[in-house]
Amino acid sequence: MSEQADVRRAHDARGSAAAEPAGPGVIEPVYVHVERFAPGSVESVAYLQEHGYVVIANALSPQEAARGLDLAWDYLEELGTGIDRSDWTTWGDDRWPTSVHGGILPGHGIGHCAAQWFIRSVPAVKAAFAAIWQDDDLLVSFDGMALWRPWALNEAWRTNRGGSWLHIDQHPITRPGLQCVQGLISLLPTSPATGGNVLIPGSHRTFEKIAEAYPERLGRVPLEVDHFRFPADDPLLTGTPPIMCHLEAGDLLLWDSRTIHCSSGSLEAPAAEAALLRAVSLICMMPRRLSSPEVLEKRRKAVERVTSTTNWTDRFINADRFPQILAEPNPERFRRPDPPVLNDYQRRLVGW
Ligand SMILES: O=C(O)CCC(=O)C(=O)O
Repeated sequence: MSEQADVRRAHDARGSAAAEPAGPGVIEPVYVHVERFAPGSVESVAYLQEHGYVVIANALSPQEAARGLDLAWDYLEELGTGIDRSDWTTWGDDRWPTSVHGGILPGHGIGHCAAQWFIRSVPAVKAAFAAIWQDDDLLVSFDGMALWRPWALNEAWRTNRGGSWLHIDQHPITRPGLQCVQGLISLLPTSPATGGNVLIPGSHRTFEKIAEAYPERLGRVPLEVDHFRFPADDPLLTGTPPIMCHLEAGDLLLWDSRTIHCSSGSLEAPAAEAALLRAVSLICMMPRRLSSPEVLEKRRKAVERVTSTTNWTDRFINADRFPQILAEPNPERFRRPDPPVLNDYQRRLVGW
């Protein structure tokens, strides 16, 4: 059965059509329950290779996911801006850390907060990546998190809707072939009402055609930038609908960086409850052998300096230099976490 038929079948079975359209021309995702695989299983790697994504079941146990969420709230409260997890009226933009597209919090020390180090140190997470790379000497990204506030309580908290920022995170000319597998661990169960990650199954196989299909658009992307954004109403993307995979708390969603993806807010109206709608830890692991001594040195310094990065571990990209963070008039108002005290397992993941 084709990817498209699979998706349609799942969509029809769930009947989870959008409560309202994403916007003129914006591609509508469908919510699907796909097969979930054991961390490190041969089957998970085969599925990833074929479909460009895979869901790993319970990389974190439900208890570990709950602990991760608790620690994420500690990070928010310890920023010192007055956020209180038990009072949603304190979750406003005046106190919340700077976010980028899709409600991602990339900077202000989040890449080294206790939540991120706790989550990335759970052994099943590394096992999932090690099976893909056939190598367990891996480095971890110092990525951020996406923590979505309940927009039913404040419409301004609604994140980008539908397939409005579909992109790939790999330059089609300078980074040919499989180079990176990105991931996120969901700390909460998802539903059409929460929204979540969106991706186009099998689209990693169209990567080689991007340079030919979008010469002008790609020409505007510097060769060292691993990001290509598709037009929101791109007619070339209407063939296979994007999917939003159901995730249980603790599931790890992995996708090839060539797979077209983004995130979308709620497909159905959520309840007006004072709780996060979505909480995910962004995570990526790549083999140490791909990183130069200079990159390893910068990564070790990033721990002392509490510097967050993007998904890449073979290149050092400081996420505190994202334009949205640089535009923050007073970054010092966010108290960064103290440098983490790492154990041997974690130090190896850095590059010691
Ligand atoms: O939050 C998401 O699911 C989208 C993440 C994403 O687009 C990225 O990390 O490149």
